[in-house]
Amino acid sequence: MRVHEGSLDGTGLRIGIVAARFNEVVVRPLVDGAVDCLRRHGVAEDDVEVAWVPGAFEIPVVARRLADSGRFDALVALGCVVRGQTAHFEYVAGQSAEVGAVATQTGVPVMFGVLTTETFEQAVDRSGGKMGNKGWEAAQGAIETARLLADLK
Ligand code: INI
Repeated sequence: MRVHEGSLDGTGLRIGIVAARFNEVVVRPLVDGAVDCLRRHGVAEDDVEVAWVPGAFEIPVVARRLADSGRFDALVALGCVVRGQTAHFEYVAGQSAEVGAVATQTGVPVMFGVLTTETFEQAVDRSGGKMGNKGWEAAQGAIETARLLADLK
């Protein structure tokens, strides 16, 4: 039996982060967590690029541009959509999840690190609070998936 598994060695990987400025007080710690994770796993600082977009709705189009650039082994999408904040929660959250299509269409893995929560407090809990840092987790997933895909080439 052959088992394929991505390692967590980030050496030499090039990672792009697309971050939404909306709810920046939550998203910035997600970005910080992601960058910290990448650094701790051996990704060089020069191999990380961060692109800020206005809101989570704009993440997929920019992720697509970065994926098409050929500069990245994996991308990390970070944002925060709170149901209580908007009547069009479903549209914004749903559109942000289109990063999944970006990944399958381009072959560049895109981690879905967009928080979609009922309350602002739940978002804070997941951006370095009592539920951990989902940006950190998403970055780790980017390394693992990029390594797995390289192994499967
Ligand atoms: N964008 C978010 O990232 N999170 C939200 O909670 C949010 N709310 O509440 O509306 C939000 N709206 C902006 C949206 O992403 C677009 O930037 C805007 O609609 C322009 O296209």
